[in-house]
Amino acid sequence: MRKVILPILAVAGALIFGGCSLYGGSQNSAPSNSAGSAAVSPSTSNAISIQNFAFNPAATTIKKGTTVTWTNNDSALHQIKSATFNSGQLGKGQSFTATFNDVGTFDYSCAIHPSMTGKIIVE
Ligand SMILES: [Cu+2]
Repeated sequence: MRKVILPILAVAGALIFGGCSLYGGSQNSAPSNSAGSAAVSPSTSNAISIQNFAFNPAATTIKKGTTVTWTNNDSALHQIKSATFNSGQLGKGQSFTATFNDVGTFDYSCAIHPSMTGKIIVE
């Protein structure tokens, strides 16, 4: 009987992992069309995905003078807001970019869903 159970477990495992790959299947194929804008700035692009009502990653460490781009991958509207910037409402697929010229830690949240929080650490 043991020999029968193992293959069944293997099939069940494959099904579970198959389901998971559906979940993570939509990798951020965000087109980086920021090329050619400012040649002076370092080419560091810091991308934050808004997905499943969360900022991913929630904490991002960046270099002073670089930009951060948030992209809303949810169907729901989100609005990134901090003491120094406000994206306005972002629909699905829309992005917002902010430049950080000061060193420090900047907390932000979603103006529509206050439980969504994140921070940018500028070094
Ligand atoms: Cu939100």
